[in-house]
Amino acid sequence: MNQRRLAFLFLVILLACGPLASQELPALIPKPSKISMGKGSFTFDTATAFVVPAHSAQLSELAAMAAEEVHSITGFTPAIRRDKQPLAGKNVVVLRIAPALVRLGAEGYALEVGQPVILIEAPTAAGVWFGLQTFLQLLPPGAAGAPFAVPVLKIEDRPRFAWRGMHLDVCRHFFPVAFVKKYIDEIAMYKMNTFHWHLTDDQGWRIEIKRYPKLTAIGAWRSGTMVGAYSLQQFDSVRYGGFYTQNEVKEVVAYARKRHVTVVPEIEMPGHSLAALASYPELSCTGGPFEVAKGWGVFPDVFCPKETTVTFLQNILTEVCALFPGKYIHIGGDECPKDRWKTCPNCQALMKKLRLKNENQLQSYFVRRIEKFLNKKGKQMIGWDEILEGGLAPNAAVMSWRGTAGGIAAAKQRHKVVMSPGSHCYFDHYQGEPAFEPLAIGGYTTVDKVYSYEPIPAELKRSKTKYILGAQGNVWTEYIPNEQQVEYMAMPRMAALAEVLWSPKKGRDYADFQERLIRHFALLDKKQVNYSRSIFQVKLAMKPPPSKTGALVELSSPFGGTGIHYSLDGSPASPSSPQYAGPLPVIASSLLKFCYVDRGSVRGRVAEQAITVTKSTGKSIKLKTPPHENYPGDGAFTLVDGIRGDLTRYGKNWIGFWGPDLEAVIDLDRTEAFSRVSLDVFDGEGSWIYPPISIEVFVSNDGERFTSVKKLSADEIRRQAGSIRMDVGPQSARYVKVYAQNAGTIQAGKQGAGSASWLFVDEIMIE
Ligand code: TNX
Repeated sequence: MNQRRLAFLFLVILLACGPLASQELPALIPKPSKISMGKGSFTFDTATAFVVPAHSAQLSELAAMAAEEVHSITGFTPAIRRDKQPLAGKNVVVLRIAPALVRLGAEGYALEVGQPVILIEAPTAAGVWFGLQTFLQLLPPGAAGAPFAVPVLKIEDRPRFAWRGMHLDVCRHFFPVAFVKKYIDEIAMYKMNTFHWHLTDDQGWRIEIKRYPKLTAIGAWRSGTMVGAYSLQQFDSVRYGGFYTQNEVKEVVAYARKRHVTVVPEIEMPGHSLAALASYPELSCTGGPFEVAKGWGVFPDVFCPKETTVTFLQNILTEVCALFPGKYIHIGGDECPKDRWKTCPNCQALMKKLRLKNENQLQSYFVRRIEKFLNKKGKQMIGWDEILEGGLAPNAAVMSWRGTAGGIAAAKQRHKVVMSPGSHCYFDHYQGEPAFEPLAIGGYTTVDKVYSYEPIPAELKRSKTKYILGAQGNVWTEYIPNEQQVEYMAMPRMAALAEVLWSPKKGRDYADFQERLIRHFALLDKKQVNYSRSIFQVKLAMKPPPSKTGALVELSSPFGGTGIHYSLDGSPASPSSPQYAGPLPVIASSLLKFCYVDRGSVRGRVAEQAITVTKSTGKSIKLKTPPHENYPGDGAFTLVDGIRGDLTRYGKNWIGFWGPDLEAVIDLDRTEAFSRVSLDVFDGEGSWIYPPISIEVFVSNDGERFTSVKKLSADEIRRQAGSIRMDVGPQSARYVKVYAQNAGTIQAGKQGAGSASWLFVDEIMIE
């Protein structure tokens, strides 16, 4: 036997005897790019100390911060030794800069847990910081002062993307400095490096500007706040507000900087500027007066792009640039209605003078002026993807939120891009069954959906992928009134996104992540982070039934399949109900109840879901235009899956079209008799979702020539509010086409005026 075969045989025997790595992989998030487990462990006890090179103030500071964290996690307070020969000693955690490790890049690190020494080294201090974050996740929360073991292991790690961001809207609701710091701690724990601080909006101006004191004296306060769902149009009359002084801003920036987090401030312009206009109405087109907004949405009064406004904003940016040392300044640029500009003599004259064709070009002109100014100050401008409209400013970076198209277009033009599509990165969306969740703005973005995100769009050529800097999770706070709720919405989706952004694409596996996440929750408990437990809910998913009739329900739980119990006959779900053993066919409308049973008792909630079975349920369905990527549901199948969308919450179970009409053709598989066709439509002005203005039903026997059998007008649709029933008379046909006409460009005075309407539809029921 030659040596190679011998070695192979040896390996086979070893594998047969048990896993090579004798130890369980630690619950690290994000997962390191390379990790190998060894044997034995490092014992951490009262004598364990950090050792840093005597000359490095930076590493001493990192060690001091880490020691504090070690204390809060384990109860130990390790000493810090400044050593001339940093590798000396036993029972120590050594930090050092290792210029030789250039291969690890600007943020990578190596961590080795050995028996007498733990070594964390990196070519940069940032790398050491990230290594420390890994180290801290190796500690058992709740050691409470008793010595504990850290498993022997080796890690080499570096991030996949450079921009690993989290955003926080402090305008719709205000959060004090102490919480902003805690949020930065959470960002840092997951090795993220960017905090996008959304500081100005219609509902409040939150940053002190010395030159314009009215911005905070007036603009930081509103006389009431919207309460509950947008459709209710209810408000309280409690004065609400707050702002950060420049000293507080400096404090936050320094705090973040120490944690290798860059703060990107956002100063919104030209839209979302009502708080500024309430303070300085002369910067509007009409002169005002204005009030700081109490409700959510997009408002027609925006900055007038005249010279005085440009000067005003430049003066503000001068102060902002001095406060934020980072490279990027975010100028918003999103959702700017052009109604006022269209009728403003000033704007029209300016357009004429500059030979601009339309108001989009006027916005583009304005943004370019701001960009030039920022560039002169050595800063780079970034804005939401609307800044592409009317022509992109020469050096601008784009944050793509209305899907991925904006990001793709910008990268094609060789502009830097941060991806933040509503489909995967909006953490203000529901993360579990909407019925069980606190009221949210809408959407349905589960932890596993976030985890499935791939920031590099498939449409992009290899040569352009380098323009995708990374991605970011956004926490807009219209429906997030307090700190606990911010954490609930952000966690653990932030953890999932962090892994997408840090860890290699290859080897990403949701089941593995979830298993680590559940263990990691102990650390969040220790840190008193209010994370959502929505992943523990039994999850319900509808599947296309192979028989093409009725509904097929799949239930799943992170605790495994055998504990799920259900009932379909109206009786309560309990440990004595049937055990779920695989996809459940439902052939008649029923109320499904289900729960998870652990050692004889119900764990979590008992859920209920009405299933509606009609002649269309489970049938083949085709859409002429696919839904928008931000609201795809399960595609066309959503419309015949047996679950009707909730008319009060546009979370799960709806599909959305931004502009296009709905045209769906259902194949009933054989000629069927029926006399009614129904369709659910969502009405949500606050989110630019409008009911269709006509609905028409057609039938056919060959799938090609269709005959119209019913048409409803806008009035008839409105009268039926949500569940649209169409009596079509006795029909006998195999194919049914439902056509719902999008409401089109939104009228002036309504939410989203000037934009295309969203059309949200669900279940098509044929009876
Ligand atoms: C759109 S995202 C907005 C925000 C809202 C958010 C709610 C973006 C650039 N603009 O003003 O808060 O939707 O999800």
